[in-house]
Amino acid sequence: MNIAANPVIEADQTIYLKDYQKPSFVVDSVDLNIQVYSDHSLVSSKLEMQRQTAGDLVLLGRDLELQSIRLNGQPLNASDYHLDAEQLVIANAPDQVSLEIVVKIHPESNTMLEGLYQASSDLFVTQNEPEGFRKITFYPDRPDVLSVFTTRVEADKKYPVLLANGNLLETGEVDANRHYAIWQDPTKKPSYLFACVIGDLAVMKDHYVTSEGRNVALEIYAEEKDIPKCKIAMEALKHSMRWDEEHYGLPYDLDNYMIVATSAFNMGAMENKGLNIFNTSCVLADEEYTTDAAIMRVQSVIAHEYFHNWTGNRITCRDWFQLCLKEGLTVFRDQSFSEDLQSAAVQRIDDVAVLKAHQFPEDSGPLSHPPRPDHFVEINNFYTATVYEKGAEINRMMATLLGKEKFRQGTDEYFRRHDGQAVTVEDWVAALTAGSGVDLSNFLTWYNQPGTPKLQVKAEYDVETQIYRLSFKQSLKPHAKYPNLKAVPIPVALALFDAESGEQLTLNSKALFENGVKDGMYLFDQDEATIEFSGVAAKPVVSLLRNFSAPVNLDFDYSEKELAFLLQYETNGFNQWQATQTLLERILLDDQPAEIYIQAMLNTLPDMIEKDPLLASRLFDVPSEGYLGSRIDQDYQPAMIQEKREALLHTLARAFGETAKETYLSLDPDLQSDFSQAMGVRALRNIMLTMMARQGDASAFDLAYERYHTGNMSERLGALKVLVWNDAPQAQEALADFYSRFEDEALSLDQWFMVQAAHPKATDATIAYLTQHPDYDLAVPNRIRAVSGGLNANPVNTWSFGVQHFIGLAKYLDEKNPIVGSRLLQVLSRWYTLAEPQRSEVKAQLETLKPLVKSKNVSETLNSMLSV
Ligand code: B3K
Ligand code: ZN
Repeated sequence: MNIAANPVIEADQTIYLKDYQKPSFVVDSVDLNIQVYSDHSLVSSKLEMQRQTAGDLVLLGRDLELQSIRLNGQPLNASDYHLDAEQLVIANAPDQVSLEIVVKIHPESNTMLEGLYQASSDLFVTQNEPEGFRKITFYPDRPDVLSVFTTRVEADKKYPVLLANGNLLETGEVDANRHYAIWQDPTKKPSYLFACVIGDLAVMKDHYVTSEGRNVALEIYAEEKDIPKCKIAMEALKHSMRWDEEHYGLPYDLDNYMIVATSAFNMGAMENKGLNIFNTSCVLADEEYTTDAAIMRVQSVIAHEYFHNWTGNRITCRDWFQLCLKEGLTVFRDQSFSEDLQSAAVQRIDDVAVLKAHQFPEDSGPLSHPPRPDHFVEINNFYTATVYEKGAEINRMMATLLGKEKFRQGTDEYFRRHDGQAVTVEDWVAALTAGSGVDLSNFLTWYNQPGTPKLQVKAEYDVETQIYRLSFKQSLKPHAKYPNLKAVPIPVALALFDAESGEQLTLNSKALFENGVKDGMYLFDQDEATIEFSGVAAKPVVSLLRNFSAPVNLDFDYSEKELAFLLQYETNGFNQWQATQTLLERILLDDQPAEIYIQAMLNTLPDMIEKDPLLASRLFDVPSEGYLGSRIDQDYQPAMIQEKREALLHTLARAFGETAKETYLSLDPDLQSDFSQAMGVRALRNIMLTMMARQGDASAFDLAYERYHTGNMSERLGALKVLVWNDAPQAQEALADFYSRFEDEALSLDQWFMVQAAHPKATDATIAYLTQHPDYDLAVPNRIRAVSGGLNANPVNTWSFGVQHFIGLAKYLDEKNPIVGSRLLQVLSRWYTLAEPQRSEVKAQLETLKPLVKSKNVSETLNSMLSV
């Protein structure tokens, strides 16, 4: 029987952190020879291995056709080893082993986009994290086996570009049609960081001189027509290299750094040593084709992958349970980089919005897990918002507590101790502790338990004694698999304001890190505690969790007046935004009246639009229907949320009245001091156009149509949404125009699909039209995500015809591309919160999938989803 036939009913395939064992052999060096042909590829390898501990020699391999195997020069027979679908095991191997293996693989028909695969007619690339290398050859494919790789790549000359990690040693001809290149990477690395590329690509070249004086050749490979769109990425790369030297003292260590763009990629990008492979969506950027938000994303992903060179590559993970060691830290580093690129407050707003929209729901539902899980079935299912974003928050909390200088001492110690090693979360926290001199060991609790803590705070003011008291209490929802939940250390950044004048008060409290300052920090690390502030002349307004100093759900009984006050007087931009969001949640989820919110917006926004258009654009944020739905744990009715949210948006638009048009006409991105404020102005213009359309002002459509034709992509797309989503008379013409302009620009065309899928009145016929369109392609994850993401912008649709859409995709992709299939199925993970009868209907539909799935990816996700 094929053991992978139906994991749902198969024996438990769970892997546990507690079972970790060192590999029995290390690999001193590996020589690869990869020969690519049109209908197969041959991979020959030579591994020099040494025994480290007792035990079998285990090589992992999947979907490989073994051609030959020799051990210390002697051919092995089938009886000399055990071979199954997952591994090749040699018992009683000698202590010193030289293995020569030849396998045949099929990159040309590899639809999983994992291992070596053909990404287009002109391009073969690899994706090996976490377990793709075992689909290229037999190898101890685990992150704690580090080796020196020498790679020969051979292919037809119609693929002039032959790349692998490290330095190019040699190139040459095999015959009239074929050529080869030999690369060697001097740095020891785990197999998940191996990469090679075979293709017909153009290149943009530049160089960078490191703080150590190393002249690094920088190359970005893409299709010829896309080369001009690589400028922003190239600048971001140089900027990241400088930033890492300045902020962490980390220079680059090789003589070249290459980035290759492909449109067939399961995620954003991959940090392979010296040879990053990127989804085109995370490297190509140009105002003509790309929105401002996408440009920001390109810069942050370029930085993220570059920063992995130290946090991930030079120091890697001991095992995949430690994934958040490299991801959480690298996300924290890329967020800090982006804070320096645009406004720090707005970057924090955007990052927290993502955390709350994705990580909080994940952590409150059936897929909840600790940032460092202690078990999994399929590690690909754990590249989650919890591992990445909550992981980043844990690092941010420690960095905030330590302050810049001590945090740097801590990170210096980490790089000093562990360079060249594969380590654990404990090693990281221990190094930070040793370097900074501050004991951070209780932060390990954050890594080890699931759930978003609830932070309840109560305030009390005593006029007589002029004492202001804050009482704190923390709690976590019980979790079946993690019964021993403990209190976590919660840094609470806070400020007090005079309720009359709006002045920020000096804080007198011994409980704070520093007494007699205005910006206070209290570390709450018990189940309950109370702190006091003395000399407070009148009842103040408190601002808690400034800059979102900890990833918790704050429960504080603010009056609406106090929230409006904070919007007006708080000097922390993030908490101004948070005040609007709290007000809106009360209106939309607790049926509070909207007057105070509207009035506060009218009082504050016009002025702020002048002074800080970027922040102003975020203060217009209204939580999405999806986010609001995620705050409801039972009897969720998507249509009701939609109705309330629409009503609020109409009220807001009416309240702004003529101001919307005046503001629209007065704003000019060309008059802004820098790119980020210009970005704010473009966002505001789109918001004003949307408001005008809501007011029923027909001139909105004429202005939108004009902007559609004259603006860059941010404006063009903003205008297109106004036209299409309001069924304006010009809508179809604009859509047709967009199509013909961008027919050959896959990323822009994705937007064309997304806008239509996200139409507020989209039906299953709309989705059928899009998924049957000749440009829809199930082999291209970006296109699937464009339509699915658009559909999911309207939860009313997600939870009606969308259920079949997502189940259908999971079913189809289960064998073809299970990583993406599993991810898409997760959209339905909160099915159990729906009101009846919808809840039972969706459950029944999910149940029908159960006997059909084969992959570990989809079955693990489905099992967890149905386990509530
Ligand atoms: N480390 C990769 C993610 C690999 C995902 C595999 N399913 C990209 C990143 O986080 O930088
Ligand atoms: Zn990463």
